[in-house]
Formats: sequence, C-alpha cells, structure tokens
Amino acid sequence: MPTTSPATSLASSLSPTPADKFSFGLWTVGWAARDQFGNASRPDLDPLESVRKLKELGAWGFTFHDNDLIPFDASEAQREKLIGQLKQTVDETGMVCEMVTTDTFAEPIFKDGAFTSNDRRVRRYGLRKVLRNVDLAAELGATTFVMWGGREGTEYDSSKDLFAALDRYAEGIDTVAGYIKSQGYDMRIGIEPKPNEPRGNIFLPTIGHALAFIDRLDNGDVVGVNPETGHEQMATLNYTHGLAEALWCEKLFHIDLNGQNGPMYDQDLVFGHGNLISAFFTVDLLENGFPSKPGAYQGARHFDFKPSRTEHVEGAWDSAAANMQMYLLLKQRAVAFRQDPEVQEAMEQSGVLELGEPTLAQGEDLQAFLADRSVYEDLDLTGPSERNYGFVRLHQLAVEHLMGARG
Ligand SMILES: [Mn+2]
Repeated sequence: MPTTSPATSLASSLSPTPADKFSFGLWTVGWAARDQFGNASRPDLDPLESVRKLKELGAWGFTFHDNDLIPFDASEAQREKLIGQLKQTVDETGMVCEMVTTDTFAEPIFKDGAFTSNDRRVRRYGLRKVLRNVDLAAELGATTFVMWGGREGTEYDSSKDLFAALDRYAEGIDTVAGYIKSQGYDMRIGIEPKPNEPRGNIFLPTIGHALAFIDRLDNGDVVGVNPETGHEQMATLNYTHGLAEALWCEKLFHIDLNGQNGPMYDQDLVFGHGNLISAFFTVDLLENGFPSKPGAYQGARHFDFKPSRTEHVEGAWDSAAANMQMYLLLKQRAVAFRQDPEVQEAMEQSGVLELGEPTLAQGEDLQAFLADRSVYEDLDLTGPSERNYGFVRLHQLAVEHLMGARG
C-alpha cells in the first residue's frame, strides 16, 4: 500500500511567544455568535478562563470592554469582586492588560450614541461611564484606552445638528483626555474609526476623518487612532495606507487586525482570511517600516476578530490561533521579501528608494530652483515619459514571496 508522507508544514514551525506582542479582545473569542438574525451558536465563555487559554496559545496580552467582565447592572460589590478576580488571573498568568475600552453601544440608553446623543442626560451618563472606566484601565496598568463610538451617528440627516455633534464629540474626548492628563496616568486614547454598522452613518468614519478631528482637540497630544483592518476596507479604503498616514502623523497608538472581503457587513474574519495581499503589506509596514524610515511599529499586535458562527468552542480557539499563525507567516514572508537581492534590485529600478530624496536640493532656495532651466525649460520629457517603472515585476516578486514560491 503506497504511503503518503504528511505535507511539511511551515506553519507548524512557527509558535507565538510573548515577544510577538499578540493580544486579543476578550469579546473576540468570547463572542457567542448572537447576530441580527440568529441566537448564540456557542456558550458564553468565562472571561478569566479566556485569559488563561489565550496565554496557553502564546498570546502576550488581552483587552476588554468594561461590560465584557462586569455586567452592566452589576452591584458595586460584584464589580469589585470581578476586578479582584481579573487581577489575580493577571498575576497568575503574566498576561498584560494592554488596552481597555468602554461599551457605550450595547444598552438602549446609548441608542442615539453616548457623546453625541441628542439627549444631554445620556451624554453626561456616557461621560461618567467612560471616566470610571479610565480609572479601571489605569488600575490594571493599561496604557491604551480605545474609544469606538459605534452608536455615534445617524440613519437620518434630519435627526442631527452635525456641527453640534462634532462639538459634543470633541468636548467628550477632550474631557476624557484632560482627565487622563490631570490624573497623571500613563495612558493614551485611540479613537477607532468605522464608516457604518451599527449606525447607518457613524461619525469619524475613517482614519483620515479621525486624524483631522484629533488635530482640532485641546488635549489631542494624548489622542491618536486605533484603526481596524475591516473598518477601512468596508469603506473601500486601503488599510495599509491608513496606517502609514497615522504613523506619519505619529498617531498610530494601537491597531485592530482582522479580515474583511471588501464593502459588505463587518466580517471580523481571521487576519489574512480576507484581503491577503493587503495583509501582507500591512505586516510588511508594521515589521519593516518604510524604506525612508525603517523600524517596526512598537505597539501591541492586537486582533479584533470574531470566530465565525459556524465554529463551536474548539473552532473559536483554532480561529484565535490562526490569527497569530497568519501574522507570523506573513512576517516571515515580508522579511524574506525585503532581503531578496532581486527585490532590492527591482525596488531600485522602480524608484522606490528615490522617493526618500527631497525634491529641492539641500540649501536650494526657491529663486535658485526657478532659475534652474534644466528643471523645466530644457528638460527632455522623453526620459521620464518613457521610463518603465517596473511596478508589476516588483509586485509579482512580492506575491511570489507571499505564496512561498521564493525563499
Ligand atoms: Mn470590525
């Protein structure tokens, strides 16, 4: 009987370690798969058990919404008890609570938003809920405080004074940022943009909107962004470009990695299970930086995915592991891509490295520039017009590396 040898797996040789700085939201693996159209397809998980299990899988850290741990209607005593238990689990496992975020979207009181609700009582209540959670985040040593305004938005343009909404949004975030500073907490806010879902139109829909908004804040120095792969891709935007601009603005404080197949509902797939080529370039950016500014992104590699509804508990944990596996494989491929001499030569050919050179020469003033006839009047347009950039060849090399077709 012929025997078949098992396929050698590159993936099995890569195991995540705390040095990889992988972290997961407790709401990710803990999602029982209740959706708009169906009941839970998995049991609810004990969040403390999830922290232990994530540790076992090789994760470094975890994150959570207040209500992932503490029920919305918990008594003060219950709350203290749950926080104590979480701290004990952190001590036992060595897992890092790197980010905390607030649920200002699940309860009916937030149906028109928290910071931008038309009802001032809701805005004041929401602000208190967030500030209380900032204290909890500090108590647990989290250095990032994410704010996803999932219900801040509209279905109907008639329903909202959009100018006032932005004023109130800024007031809310500025108040939280000011509080963090006044308490001396080692913590920064990451605003998480999303274009739609659950509202028809969410305020601060993309990374670019959020960056412009942050620039207008009084306490914007401690406010940056927490971009999510799928959220940008839902808006048909390029996630890697968004990360690049946030890095350029020195505002990339945190990331939410996952997978999405273009403009449809928010899929929250495993990282790389959506647009794989985009995921490759995301990891390339996070690990290698830019040719003109090399250096890795230093923050957590945080996954905000949902195990698909078809998976039971075992599949949910397989999905968590798959995120880390995908990242490590892509990292290995991205490093090999950059190190390949043929790639380096193709990049040279393509002018990728030329872009790092300033357009004006050092010390060249505008007068000298305008007087230089070789720039304009005497330039032979044939050369630059007929230049073959070779971007396709370069991209083919990238895809071959991604596919494991090159060392
Ligand atoms: Mn999402």
